[in-house]
Amino acid sequence: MTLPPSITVQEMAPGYPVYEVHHPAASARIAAHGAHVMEWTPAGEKPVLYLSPQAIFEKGKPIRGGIPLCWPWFNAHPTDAEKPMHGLARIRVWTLVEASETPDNVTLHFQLGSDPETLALWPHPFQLSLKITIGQTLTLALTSHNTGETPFTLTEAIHTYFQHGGIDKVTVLGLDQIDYLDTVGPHTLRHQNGDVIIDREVDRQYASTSDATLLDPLGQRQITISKSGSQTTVVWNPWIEKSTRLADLPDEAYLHFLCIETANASPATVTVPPGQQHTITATYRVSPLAG
Ligand code: TA6
Repeated sequence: MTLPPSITVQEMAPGYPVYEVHHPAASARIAAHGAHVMEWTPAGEKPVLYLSPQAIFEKGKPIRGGIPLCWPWFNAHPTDAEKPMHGLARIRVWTLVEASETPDNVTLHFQLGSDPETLALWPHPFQLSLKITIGQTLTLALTSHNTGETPFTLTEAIHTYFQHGGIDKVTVLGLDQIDYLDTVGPHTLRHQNGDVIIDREVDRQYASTSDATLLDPLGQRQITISKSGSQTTVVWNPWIEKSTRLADLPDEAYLHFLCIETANASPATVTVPPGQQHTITATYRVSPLAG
């Protein structure tokens, strides 16, 4: 397949291609492994995504940071703890099937199909498609196509790591008065009053279908997260103890990122009948904060 002028590809390691986008509207890097958007920087902006300097780039291992795709289950497998955390999509090499560009943006279309290895992990034939549109905004559209004979039920997340100017000053708008499942310690249903602040380990599944905004006063910007096909917004920061426990994350990393994830996480699940498909989308837009 011929790549448009704004896209080049480098092998980060044998069989580990990374696509680099250098377009007037934005730059980005996407690994074929996990169809993983690792970097996105709109023209005139600072990088938007956090990518761990200790990230591991090996087949079968998830990349820490950027936008991991959690599919066809979110978090641990519901019945088999031996199966990979957050499913199989982020640890498989996807295929770039189409790439194009306009004066405003670049679009890359990756696909992942079921095979004996995936069927051993999850007994359903599927075709996964990720369309990434990169420009002054970033859009990911993840489509699950049921190519089998029976319905399948999944949970999923576009698990985005946003970098910012300081965890003690960021707030998340758009979740006020929303119920959430607090999964730090015993899972507890709680209710959000006001904006979300991060002053401890936060790992919450908000029952929200609406947009959210990350206010980053020290970074002097805000990031709006618009979504469709998603019943859950997950907010996660590992805080101090978990940051030190994660080998692919610097100890102080918790100070510099916040995950705001566009998801369908239990109790919200998605059932796709045979032959049908379901799409979840997330769009990110950066704008300056009034000084
Ligand atoms: O973002 C929610 C979450 O499920 C957290 O519980 C934490 O485990 C995070 O995902 C990262 O998971 P990972 O498998 O990438 O370390």
